[in-house]
Amino acid sequence: MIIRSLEYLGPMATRGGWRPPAELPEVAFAGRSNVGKSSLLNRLVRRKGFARVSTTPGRTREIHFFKVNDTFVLADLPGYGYARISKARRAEWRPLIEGYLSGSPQLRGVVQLLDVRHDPTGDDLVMLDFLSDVGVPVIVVVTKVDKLSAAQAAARVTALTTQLGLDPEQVIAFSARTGEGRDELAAAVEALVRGADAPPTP
Ligand SMILES: Nc1nc2c(ncn2[C@@H]2O[C@H](COP(=O)(O)OP(=O)(O)O)[C@@H](O)[C@H]2O)c(=O)[nH]1
Ligand SMILES: [Mg+2]
Repeated sequence: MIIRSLEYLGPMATRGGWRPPAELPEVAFAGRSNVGKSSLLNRLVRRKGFARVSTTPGRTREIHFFKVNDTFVLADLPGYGYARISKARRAEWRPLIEGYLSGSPQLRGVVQLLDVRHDPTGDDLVMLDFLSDVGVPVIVVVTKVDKLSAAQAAARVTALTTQLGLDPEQVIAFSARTGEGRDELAAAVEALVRGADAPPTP
């Protein structure tokens, strides 16, 4: 995937609030806070500071939309489950994220991030359950694999795949530090945008 253009479209702040017109296919990125989502997005689009808007204080609880190459829209979902905020506050992501996911027929897939070093949290499992209810294709990216040895990381990826009942084809090992998995992720996102049944473009 070569990024020819990238345009920030704006934020969705509340369930049923503003969102971009549903003209283009969308792919959303989800994960708990600190899982490495901003770093992954910066790597994916090869633009340092691309995700800056999503880290501006006060804007981290919105969904941020970016138009890529005039062909698809990337939705950066708010990070959830930050340990140091209250339980009520932690649950705020649910109506917005669930409203977006269930109310976006142009959504072609969701990239769900999990940290290689941790078992999925309760919030991760809620999210994965919800995605399977919605029936949208899911790619699981296992982040920060550089934090472990190659053998340990591979074992963790296998364990997570088994634990979550995923198809190994759905799971990508990724490091924003080394760039491992970047091209595989880009290809997977392109495949989602095309739709699983569409023939690959040459
Ligand atoms: N070693 C390593 N650290 C990472 C990687 N990705 C993110 N981090 C670090 O993890 C922390 C959270 O990353 P960030 O991208 O802001 O996570 P976000 O909250 O999900 O957007 C930061 O300190 C990053 O430098 C990675 O692939 N490898
Ligand atoms: Mg972030």
